[in-house]
Amino acid sequence: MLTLWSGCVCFISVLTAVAVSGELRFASYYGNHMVLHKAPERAVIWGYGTNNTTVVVNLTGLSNRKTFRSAVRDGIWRVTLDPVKAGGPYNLSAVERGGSDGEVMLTDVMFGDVWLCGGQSNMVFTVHQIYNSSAELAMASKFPDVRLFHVAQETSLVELTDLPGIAVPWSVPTPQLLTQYSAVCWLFGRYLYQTLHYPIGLVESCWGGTPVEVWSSSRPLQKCGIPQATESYNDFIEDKPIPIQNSVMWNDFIGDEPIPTQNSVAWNAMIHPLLNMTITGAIWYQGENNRYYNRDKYNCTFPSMIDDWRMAFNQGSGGQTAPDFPFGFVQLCTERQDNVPDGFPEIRWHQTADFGYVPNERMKRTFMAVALDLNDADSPWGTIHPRFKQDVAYRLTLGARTIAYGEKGISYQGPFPGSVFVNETYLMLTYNQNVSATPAKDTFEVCCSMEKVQCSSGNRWIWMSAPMVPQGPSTVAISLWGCRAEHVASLRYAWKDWPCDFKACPVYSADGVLPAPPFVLHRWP
Ligand SMILES: *[C@@H]1O[C@H](CO)[C@@H](O)[C@H](O)[C@H]1NC(C)=O
Ligand SMILES: *[C@@H]1O[C@H](CO)[C@@H](O)[C@H](O)[C@H]1NC(C)=O
Ligand SMILES: *[C@@H]1O[C@H](CO)[C@@H](O)[C@H](O)[C@H]1NC(C)=O
Ligand SMILES: *[C@@H]1O[C@H](CO)[C@@H](O)[C@H](O)[C@H]1NC(C)=O
Ligand SMILES: *[C@@H]1O[C@H](CO)[C@@H](O)[C@H](O)[C@H]1NC(C)=O
Ligand SMILES: *[C@@H]1O[C@H](CO)[C@@H](O)[C@H](O)[C@H]1NC(C)=O
Ligand SMILES: *[C@@H]1O[C@H](CO)[C@@H](O)[C@H](O)[C@H]1NC(C)=O
Ligand SMILES: *[C@@H]1O[C@H](CO)[C@@H](O)[C@H](O)[C@H]1NC(C)=O
Ligand SMILES: CC(=O)N[C@H]1CO[C@H](CO)[C@@H](O)[C@@H]1O
Repeated sequence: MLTLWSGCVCFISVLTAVAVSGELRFASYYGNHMVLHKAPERAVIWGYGTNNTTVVVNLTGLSNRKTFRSAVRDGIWRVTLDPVKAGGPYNLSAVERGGSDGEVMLTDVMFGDVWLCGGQSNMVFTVHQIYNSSAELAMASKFPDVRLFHVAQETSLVELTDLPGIAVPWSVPTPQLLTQYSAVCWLFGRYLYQTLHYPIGLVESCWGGTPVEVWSSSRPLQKCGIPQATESYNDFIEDKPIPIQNSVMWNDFIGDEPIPTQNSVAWNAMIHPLLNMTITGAIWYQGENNRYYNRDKYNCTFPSMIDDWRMAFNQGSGGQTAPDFPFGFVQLCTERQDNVPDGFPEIRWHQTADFGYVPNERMKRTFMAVALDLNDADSPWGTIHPRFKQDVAYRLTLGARTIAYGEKGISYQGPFPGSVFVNETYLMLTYNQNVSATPAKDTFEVCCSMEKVQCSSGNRWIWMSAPMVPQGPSTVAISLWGCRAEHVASLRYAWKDWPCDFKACPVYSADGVLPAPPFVLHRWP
C-alpha cells in the first residue's frame, strides 16, 4: 500500500516535471551542436517560460561560467550573452526561478560565424547532386566544426515568431546529412572554415521555384510597387509556358511540396522567425523564376529585399547583427543552349541593380559569384541545375573573404569595362584590370542607331555581333563592321542565356579564374 502510494507521488511529480519542462524551453532553432555568433557581437538567446518567473541562463565552458537573467513576459524570455570568442564547446542551460525550477540544457555549443543560405532550387541543390559528390560526402567527418541547420519548408500568411518546422536540427556534418543539404551552402561554409579555422554555423532556408517576392516582407514589395496579398505568382504564370527542358527530373528534384506562390509567405514562416538570431551574413542563389514574374522590377525587388533583411535582422537581434551585414549572391548560370531569349541576361543585370558589378553604390557590402560560364549541358537535373557548385561556392568565398572579412589582395571580381574609345573601325574597350582574353566572334554585340538612344533588348533594336580580338594587357578591340563610329549607341557583352561554353568565355581576370560579368553600356545618357 505504502509502496503503491509513493509510486503515485513519483508518478505525479514526473507528470508535473514533464508539463513544466514543456513550458520552459528554448526557441525551436536553438539546439545541441549549434553555432552562436562569436565576439565582438553577442549572441541572442530566447525561449518560452512561465509568466512572471525569472529565467537564469548559464553558459558553461571549460574554464568559465557566466550567468544571465531574463524576466518571462508574455510567455517569452530573452537574454543577450556577453561576447564570447570563437571556439567551444560550451553548455547553455536555462533554469526557471520562482516557478517550476525546471531546467533545460544545450550541449556542444560552439561560437563562430553564422551564415544564412537562401534562394531557390540551385541553393536547394544538394551535395549528393554535384560533381564529385562521393568525394565531398566522404570529407564530412573532417569538418566537425562546420555545423548545419536546415529550416523546413513552410508558409504562413502572417509573420511568425518561431519556426513552424525544422528539417534538420543543428548537427555535426555526416555524409548522410550532407546528402540532403545545400551544396552551395555547405561548400561555402567549408571553404570559409578552411581559411578562418573557427566554427561556422550554416542555416539553410530555401525553396525551389520561388520568386524573390515570396521571401520579401511587405516593405520592399510596397517600395517596388508590387501589390502584396492580391497578386500571386501562380495566377501570373498560369498561361505562360515554362521552358523546362527535363520536366521529369525537375519534378523529382523539387519534390512533392507545392511551390509557394503568394508574396511574403516564405519570409513569414522561414525568415522572420530567425530575425533574433545574430548572423554574420547571408548568401543567396535565386532569380531563375523571376524571369516570368516581375522581371523588370527585379532591379528594385532584389536590392530592396537585401536592405529589408538587413534592417530586420539588425532590429530583431537588438543591434547585434550588423545593419549592413554582408550579402553574397550567385549571378544566374545558364539554361538554354539555343539562346532563345528568356530573360536570363536581364535578371543577371538586375541582380546588380543594373550596375553590372557589385558592390556598388546601390548594393553596398554585397559580393557576387559570376556563374555564366559554369554551364552543364548534361546535368541529369536539367540544364538549369548545373552540377559545378564547387566553383560557384569558391567564387562566393573570394567575395566573402574580401567584403565580409576584409582580407586584402584577393582577386574577387572579374574584369569590368573602364573606358571605351571609338574610331572609324574599332571600338577599343579597356577593362579596369588586366585580362586574359581570347578572340570571340559573337559574344560582344554593338547596337547601331542613328538616334541618340539607349538600345534595350527589345525587337526595336538591331544588335550586331561584333568580333573581338585582344589588343593589350587590359584592352580588347571590337570590330564595328558596317556601323559608323558616330552611330554606335550601345555595346553589350555575353547578353545571352548561354553565352559561352564551360569556363570558356572570351574575357577572364589575368589569372584566368574569374569571368568578366555580362554588361550593357550606353553611349547616350
Ligand atoms: C503576472 O504579473 C502581472 C502583473 O504583475 C499580473 O497581472 C498577472 O496576473 C501575473 N500572472 C500570473 C500568471 O501570475
Ligand atoms: C548557474 O550559475 C550560477 C552562478 O554561477 C550558479 O549558482 C548556478 O548553480 C548555475 N546553474 C546551473 C544550472 O549550472
Ligand atoms: C556539458 O554537459 C555534459 C553533459 O552534462 C558534460 O558531460 C560536459 O562536461 C559539459 N561540458 C561543459 C563544457 O560544461
Ligand atoms: C502569459 O501572459 C500573456 C500576456 O500577459 C498571456 O496572453 C498568456 O496567456 C500567459 N500565459 C500563461 C501560460 O499564463
Ligand atoms: C573532381 O575530382 C577530380 C579528381 O580529384 C578533379 O580533378 C576535378 O577537378 C573535380 N571536379 C570538380 C567539378 O570538382
Ligand atoms: C529597372 O529596370 C527596368 C526595366 O529595364 C527599368 O525600366 C527601370 O528604370 C529600372 N529601375 C531601376 C530602379 O533601376
Ligand atoms: C583605330 O584604332 C586602332 C587601334 O588603336 C588602330 O589600329 C586603327 O588604325 C585605328 N583606325 C583608324 C581609322 O584610325
Ligand atoms: C598589367 O600588365 C602589364 C603588362 O604586362 C604589366 O606591366 C602591369 O604590371 C600589369 N598590371 C597589373 C595590375 O598587374
Ligand atoms: C523573442 C523575441 O525577442 N522576438 C523578437 C524577434 O524579432 C522580432 C522582429 O524584430 C520581434 O518582433 C520579436 O519580438
